[in-house]
Amino acid sequence: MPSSTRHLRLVAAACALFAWASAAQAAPVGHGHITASTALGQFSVFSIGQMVDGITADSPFNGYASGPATPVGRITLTLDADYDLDSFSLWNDINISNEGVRSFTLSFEDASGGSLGSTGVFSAVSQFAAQVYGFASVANVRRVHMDVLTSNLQIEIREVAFNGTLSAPGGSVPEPASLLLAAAALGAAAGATRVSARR
Ligand SMILES: [Ca+2]
Ligand SMILES: [Ca+2]
Repeated sequence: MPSSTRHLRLVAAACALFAWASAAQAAPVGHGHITASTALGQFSVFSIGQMVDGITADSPFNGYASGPATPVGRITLTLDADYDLDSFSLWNDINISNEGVRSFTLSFEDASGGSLGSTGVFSAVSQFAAQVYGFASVANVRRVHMDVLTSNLQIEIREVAFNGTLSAPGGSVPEPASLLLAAAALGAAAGATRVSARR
């Protein structure tokens, strides 16, 4: 490999590591980071995208509503990158008939579709504030299946989000020593590039 290519790769790897390090703080992973999909149909105008549009208000019927006579089933939440997740927030339906989710599980997949495990059964009620469900942190999640086991009349969900951090590049969390090595590599690569530029 030409040395300039090697230097570029080192610089790219170090930059990726630093970008991850600066972004890796627990933050909501919701609107803008999740695409929701389902085969459960849609009641009226209440499309699946409304459960991840960032709007948690109920004004007056905001959110997703499943098709008639589909009170249970799977909703898939695909993330825009790999995240290490540790909780899930559900803004359940509250309006008129308190339709909405009553129990569900979450199962996690990596970017290749490999299983990363599932939660136990969570219970839900219809209330305005989000219900937050903590679980043992799951690393490198790209897709989450929300399997609704029971609901009141039909599935109606105002909004969902996760809490977590961007996963480390390469799928493992670097130690501080690795960050220092990366910094050294970045410096060395920059120096070497300057030397070769003078030649
Ligand atoms: Ca919404
Ligand atoms: Ca409703």
